[in-house]
Amino acid sequence: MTEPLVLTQLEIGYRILTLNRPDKLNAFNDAMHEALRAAIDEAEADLDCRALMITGAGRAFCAGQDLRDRVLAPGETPVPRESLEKYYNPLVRRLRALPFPVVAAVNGVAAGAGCNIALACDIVIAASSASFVQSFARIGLVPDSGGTWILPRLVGDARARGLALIAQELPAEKAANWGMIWRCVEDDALIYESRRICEHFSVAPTQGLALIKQALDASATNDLDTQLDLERDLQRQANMLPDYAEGVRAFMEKRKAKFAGRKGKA
Ligand code: T3D
Repeated sequence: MTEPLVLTQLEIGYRILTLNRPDKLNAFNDAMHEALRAAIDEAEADLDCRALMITGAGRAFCAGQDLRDRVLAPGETPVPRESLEKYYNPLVRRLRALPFPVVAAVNGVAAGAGCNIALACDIVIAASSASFVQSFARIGLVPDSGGTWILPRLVGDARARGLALIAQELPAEKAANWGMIWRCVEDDALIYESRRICEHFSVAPTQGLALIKQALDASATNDLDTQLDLERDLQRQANMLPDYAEGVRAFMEKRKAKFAGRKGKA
């Protein structure tokens, strides 16, 4: 029996998805894209799922596109590839729009689209032996999967240009020091720490967190006036959620809040 290309682990309140082509450094082929899409569909459809962790099997997080599928035979004419339109762009849009936080647990090298998919997650936590590389320039490509958008926002223009144009591997610790990721932890603490974050999210006010994701994503292109209006509108929505009333009550009663999940009731 062949191993699934994406493993799903069900936990209480969250799911762990593991990219599972370890002998290929979890590089994406079409089948792994389809498997990941199906796994995310299932997570979103499960109203008990309030966070998602994405990690990689073996020594890598993900090496981006499987280049074995891009080798041209001598004399063969290159063709424009549709993989961005068909797979990578919908995946990045999906991760940003999911109504719960997504944690990338980067266990090893994250290269090419694999790097930018990790950076598209809400929280990126990396093992100290992991690294990030915008390997596109090494093979004549342009950073994709949102890399040219997110990198300058995370690390500023000078560092984004260095990463994209020089395409050197950036060790996890430096990525954390640059503010590119949330945290770098010891290798053997990665899954424990990533689980702790997911467990935190699994009892958090999930619908409010989804509104926070919306606000932060919109801030990248909004001016202050527009963003203030958006905050007002989102806050009105948050005001109407049972979690706000429960949060205030729990604060006043000096107890731990019992937040409603995505089903809307505690
Ligand atoms: O055409 C389109 O659809 C456009 C879309 C593009 C999206 C993209 O993601 S483009 C970028 C594609 N990815 C890369 O360019 C990364 C290529 N890999 C590397 O640069 C390095 O392998 C790593 C930095 C990821 C890791 O380096 P290292 O030294 O730890 O390992 P290695 O020895 O280079 O690789 C180990 C094996 O994995 C090796 O195979 P072998 O010799 O053991 O048979 C290597 O060829 C293979 N491998 C690694 N990455 C890929 C790959 N095979 C196919 N595709 C890969 N992406």
